[in-house]
Amino acid sequence: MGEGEGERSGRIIPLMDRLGVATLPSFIDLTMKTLEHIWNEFSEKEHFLLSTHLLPDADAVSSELALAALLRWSGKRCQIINESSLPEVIRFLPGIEKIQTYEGQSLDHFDFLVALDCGGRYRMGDFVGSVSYERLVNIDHHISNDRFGDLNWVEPGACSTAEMILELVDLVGMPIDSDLATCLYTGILTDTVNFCSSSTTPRTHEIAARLVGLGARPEAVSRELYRSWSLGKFNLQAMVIETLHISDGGRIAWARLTQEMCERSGVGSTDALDLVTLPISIDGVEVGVLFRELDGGLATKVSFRGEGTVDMSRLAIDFGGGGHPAASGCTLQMGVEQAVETVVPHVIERVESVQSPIRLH
Ligand SMILES: [Mn+2]
Repeated sequence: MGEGEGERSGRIIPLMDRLGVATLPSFIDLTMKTLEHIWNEFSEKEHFLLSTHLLPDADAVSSELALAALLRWSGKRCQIINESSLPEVIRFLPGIEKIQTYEGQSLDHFDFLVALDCGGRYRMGDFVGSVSYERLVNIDHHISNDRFGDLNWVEPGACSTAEMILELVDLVGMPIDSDLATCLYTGILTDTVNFCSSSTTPRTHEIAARLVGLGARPEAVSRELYRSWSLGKFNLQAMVIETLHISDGGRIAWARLTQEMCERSGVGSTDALDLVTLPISIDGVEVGVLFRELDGGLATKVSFRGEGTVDMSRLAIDFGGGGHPAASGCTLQMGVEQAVETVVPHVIERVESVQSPIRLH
């Protein structure tokens, strides 16, 4: 059966009958039971709240929009509420205007709260404490996920949460239109760092090809994401580069991003998210760290990016955070300077205890 022929029903159609492409064996073969179980539970209830982590990225928001589309198509009522506001560069995602930011408004009672792309319950922010719900569902691909849900579907083998939601869409048999294809494609594109991460497999490219065939437009998505920066953000990048430090051996680079810089450039902290990749972009650097000032200088968000020598999720866990082997983060309740003094020596020790990776040149 081709795309666009799905029936509107709660009945589960076997996944392999739904896929329009030849697929390689995937994580999903192992988790069909989890998936069917979750969908069967969803089928019996009506009212859903979807949310994601603080300072959401494109995968987080794309997954919310895609799951909301699936639930609404299945006749459910569904709201999306996040504690953080949305980054400007993903405002093009179809349906994003339906996402609400929590500002203390009174909330309904929900049958399900679904946390997407969230490694821990606290990652959704304090507003979760104000939500009344029957069950909490945890759908995520972070290896450090602490299984905080009443139902947990955690796939560290998935390149993105968007890829997981696509599996659910296929399981249920919803046809994929160009809006949904655009959301899923954007989540996969960004979480694989433009198909460059170690989580990128032949299957990732097969899925992307399928989504492009269904109406996702790579050139338009990349223009929105990467060539639509405000001048303020460009200036902010220059300020961050000025703070760059490189360790003696050249294997670790770190930089600072303060609230004063955000104010001077007129860029909100959510929009500064992708500057975390700056330190790792330097040749020879194996671990890049960005220290981002939060809460008026009382806390610091530390973002780690790696080239595979050292497991970034381990580094973040050492400081109470989490993430993936190549990208992770933690939040420290201290100012930026103290955070640098605390974290950098630890990273140097970790990196210098292992050999440099073999290079292609
Ligand atoms: Mn993700």
